[in-house]
Amino acid sequence: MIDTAATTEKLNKFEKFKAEKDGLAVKNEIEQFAQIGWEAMDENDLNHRLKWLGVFFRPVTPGKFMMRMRIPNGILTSNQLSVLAEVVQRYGDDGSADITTRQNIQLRGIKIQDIPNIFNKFNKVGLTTIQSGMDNIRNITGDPVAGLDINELYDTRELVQQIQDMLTNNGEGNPEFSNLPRKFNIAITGGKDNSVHAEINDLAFIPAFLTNQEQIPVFGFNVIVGGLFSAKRCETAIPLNVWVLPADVVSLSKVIVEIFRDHGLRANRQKARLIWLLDEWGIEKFRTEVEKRFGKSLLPAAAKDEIDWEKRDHLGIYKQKQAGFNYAGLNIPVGRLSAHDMLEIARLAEVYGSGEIRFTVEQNIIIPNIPHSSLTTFFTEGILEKFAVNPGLLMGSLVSCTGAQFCNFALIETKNRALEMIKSLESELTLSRLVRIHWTGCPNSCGQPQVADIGLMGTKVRKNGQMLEGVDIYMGGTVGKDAHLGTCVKNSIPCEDLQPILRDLLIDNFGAKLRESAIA
Ligand code: SRM
Ligand code: SF4
Repeated sequence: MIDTAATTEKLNKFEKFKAEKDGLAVKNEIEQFAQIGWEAMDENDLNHRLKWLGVFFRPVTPGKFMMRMRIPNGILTSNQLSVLAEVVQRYGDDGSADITTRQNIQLRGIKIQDIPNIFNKFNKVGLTTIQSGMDNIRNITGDPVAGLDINELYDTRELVQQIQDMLTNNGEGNPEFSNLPRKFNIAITGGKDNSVHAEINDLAFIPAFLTNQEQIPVFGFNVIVGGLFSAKRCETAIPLNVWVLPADVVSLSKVIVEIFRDHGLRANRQKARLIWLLDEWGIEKFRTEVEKRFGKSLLPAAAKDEIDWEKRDHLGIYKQKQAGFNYAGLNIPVGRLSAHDMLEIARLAEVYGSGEIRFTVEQNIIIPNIPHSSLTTFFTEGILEKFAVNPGLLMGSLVSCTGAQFCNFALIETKNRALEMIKSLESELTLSRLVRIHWTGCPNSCGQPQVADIGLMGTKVRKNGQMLEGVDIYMGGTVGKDAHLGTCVKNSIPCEDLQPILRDLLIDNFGAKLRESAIA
């Protein structure tokens, strides 16, 4: 149960409203909300508790809600994607969807009166939005090419699904985990390239072999804890000095989330993520508590993990471990999709693949299980002009958070600006390598600028007496093997002055060259 020391501390307003009424309680009230309309709803139900159902009131577009799904391991079926498309289609220009930096998808333009009906539709096809926002566990990420990759060490799909089922009570909502101190992120990586940025999660499992008494290497995971990005603090996760068998991953996750729930700091919301508890306790005390609750002794971490590749972007066509089949990685610029796009992608997956679609943390998609014999026709599909398998070296790696169009925390517009700027840069420059540019609209860092080659974080800038949209520039983020965070190298650049600065950074640091046409 929740730490009494924490509960006697002065409660902040979030802890107060959670104590007054559990977030999940609104599950039984959604029909009523649909009838009375959002204007008549209690303020905390509207602004906060609805997020326990994955429904987000958007102050920027009042009355047009955002819905955040849970897509474990980023995998869904063409039928599920078509249902999501039909949901947004009815809202015309207001309806759209965004693939997120957690291998997930968010729907936009939703009207509250339609939500009960939408939930019924989701139920029928095995989709859920439950506990995807606020003080809950976010979408659990896993290797995007799990079960396809010739070189994979572990197929993460089942474990990710099992953890989600355990934490959400099979998608129904789980009161055991509906009052955490704050959000909690979990990732499992199964390949050699750490495709999910494991190190920026509160809890992550990294492939590692431990040699047993018979000197045979046994596969399992090293466990890392406490990674986070927030406006107050950004850290990579630290080793818990624990190695577990895959069979123990679900129960270990449960124990760690329980400790966070019961002992995580609650008084100051800025300090309510797991890392702050680790600071207060120290990793040894935390490990001891994990072991106590786990009920059997935990092995120390393997000396080395198996992450020894550069991170792959999965764009292009790749042979699968299943002979004769390929997966196609398509670039979805800044993750934005219309209903028509979603229906087209669902159709591609059905006609050429096995009806499966996957999302990556770069906000792109993968269509698996395309036979060699279908590739030639696949390439003739018109939608590949919009969602290329071989996009420009900047466009393919571009990531952007939601920004001012829908997010009230945003200090700047992101997605549209990011697209425009990348198009201009690609027309000015030739590149011989990928450069990962990530935009994020405020210091909350949803667009993960600290993992990028060039990260752009929204800020306000004063220029000639005027307040303008601007960015702080981060560089040096490394992903895959030896991942580490980038740091801020330039402050307060007005967005209107940014393009030539990015051009110079690309030329000076990433080998870009000016095209003839740009020199003339
Ligand atoms: Fe985030 C809050 C969008 C990934 C750190 N994030 C928000 C809210 C919910 C704020 C709000 O209510 O408007 C944003 C919703 C805007 C909208 O309408 O879309 C929002 N976050 C996103 C998404 C959609 C960005 C994207 O375009 O992909 C991502 C959804 C992931 C998902 O499917 O669940 C998203 N957010 C992240 C990540 C990246 C990650 O998980 O790898 C981070 C940094 C990692 C981390 O959390 O440690 C992140 N978001 C935050 C924070 C800062 C957390 C903190 O401890 O302070 C906030 C603010 C908060 O929670 O109070 C936030
Ligand atoms: Fe909104 Fe800021 Fe997150 Fe972007 S980084 S989605 S602006 S909270």
